[in-house]
Amino acid sequence: MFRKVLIANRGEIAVRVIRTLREMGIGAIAVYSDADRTSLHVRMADEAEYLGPSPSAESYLRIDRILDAARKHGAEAIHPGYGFLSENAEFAAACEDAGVVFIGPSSASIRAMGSKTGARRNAQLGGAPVVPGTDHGITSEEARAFAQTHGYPILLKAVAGGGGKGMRAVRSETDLEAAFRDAASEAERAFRSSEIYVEKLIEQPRHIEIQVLGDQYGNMVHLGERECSIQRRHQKVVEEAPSPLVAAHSEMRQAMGEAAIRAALAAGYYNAGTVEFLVDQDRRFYFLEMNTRLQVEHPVTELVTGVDLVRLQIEIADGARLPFSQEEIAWRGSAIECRIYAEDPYNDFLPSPGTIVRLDRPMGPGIRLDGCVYAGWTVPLEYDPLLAKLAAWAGTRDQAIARMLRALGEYDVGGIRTNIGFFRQILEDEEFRAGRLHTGFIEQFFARRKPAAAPSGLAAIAALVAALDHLSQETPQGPADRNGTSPWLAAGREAMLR
Ligand code: MV4
Repeated sequence: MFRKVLIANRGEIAVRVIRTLREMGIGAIAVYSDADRTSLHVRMADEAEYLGPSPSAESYLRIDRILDAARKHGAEAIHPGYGFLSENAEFAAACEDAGVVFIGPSSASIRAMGSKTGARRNAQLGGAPVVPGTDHGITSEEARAFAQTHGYPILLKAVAGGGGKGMRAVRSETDLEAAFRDAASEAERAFRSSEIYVEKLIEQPRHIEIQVLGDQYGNMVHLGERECSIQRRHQKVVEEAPSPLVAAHSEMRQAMGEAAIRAALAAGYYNAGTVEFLVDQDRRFYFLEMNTRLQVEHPVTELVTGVDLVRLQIEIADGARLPFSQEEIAWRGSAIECRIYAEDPYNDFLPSPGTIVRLDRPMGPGIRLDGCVYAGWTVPLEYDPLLAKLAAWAGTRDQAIARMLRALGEYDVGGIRTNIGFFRQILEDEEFRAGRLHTGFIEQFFARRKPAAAPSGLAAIAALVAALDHLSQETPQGPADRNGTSPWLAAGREAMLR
């Protein structure tokens, strides 16, 4: 087994990887930028190496400096975390060339799945259902011909895409030409490739993804699904396992799991990966894309399967065989994760970096907190302001929701704004509680809550309550009004929502 592993990342995921390394008796080497000199991942690591200035292009994205750090500290392997270089085929190849083990799939698999049309071709090779569409980049004339055959609406997508950039829905031929130009120029700016392909548009789909895990000898299992339909601007907000839809239609898990494994194996995939599916209103599922990394939301899978995905990633990278078969994997209970951000959900989710002056963390039965903050630390403005991922596990979904609400009530972050209060409202939402989730959920959630939509007398009260709630976020000082959990404030809000 490796004696030392370098973590080419920061924040909560670096801390998450360090924790498993410590449990495995492996030395953890951190890397950091100027903004991260006092960050928790640096404090927790056995050794740390400075990379460069705060902008990630000058630090966490510097392949040369990261490989120098690995050599200098004698790291035999690199865990890339998520984001940064985790899905960069050149980085994986540079590790391979430098004789440092990349804890992830081969650079060839990353490259194959990085092209969205390449991913579709692999999925089809493996016999997984894909949305009707093209498997190569096209011209606007070809997009028009596709729509004439398959009908509108269609969705133009960037071949090099991801994260919704370079994506345009087209509902009639009149709009096609302009949308194609917009999509291509956005794709060019974001990915330095203007290549566009087309799919039929699935309206208000659910986003359900399958965790897969394979060794380097062609063995692969799936660890079930995660429901990730609650997103805002292509950023996930709440994730859960199992999906309420799949839990109600248990045959879906095996069908989606087998499709995911076949799509991944077609690309020669090994290590941990996630196959994303869209599920339409008739519960038909379609391969969407594959993420060739450990994902932010992996804890909910760990909670319901009892598996440590990071440990398995490291063992597989070291050449181990999968230690279990598909039949040995069992799912137990229900897990929900909230991404706790330093941001203001009532002011267009504006990032709210700053110094944390007070921190009370939720604890107790069924609670898992993957964080990177401590009292006195200043959240840097240079990076994604994810403070922690709060996960709750319980025997049933209803109990997991109750447990999450209890934990959110215990959570107190002073000095910066957070989205903790926003999660309380989502978890109290009737549609959420009923498991009626889809990718338009957040938009509809805000529409349901618009004070203007309430009857006139109530509207004034609702606006007042919202204003008070907002005030409590601005001055999170007294113990009574933290996170808007003051008893009378909560009662006022509940009256508004009924
Ligand atoms: C789609 C779609 C509907 N139909 N493809 C968004 C990100 C990109 N990776 C793929 N995305 C979508 N592809 C077809 N054919 C809807 C989305 C989509 C979406 C997907 C998953 C989660 C949230 C989403 C929000 C908006 C659009």
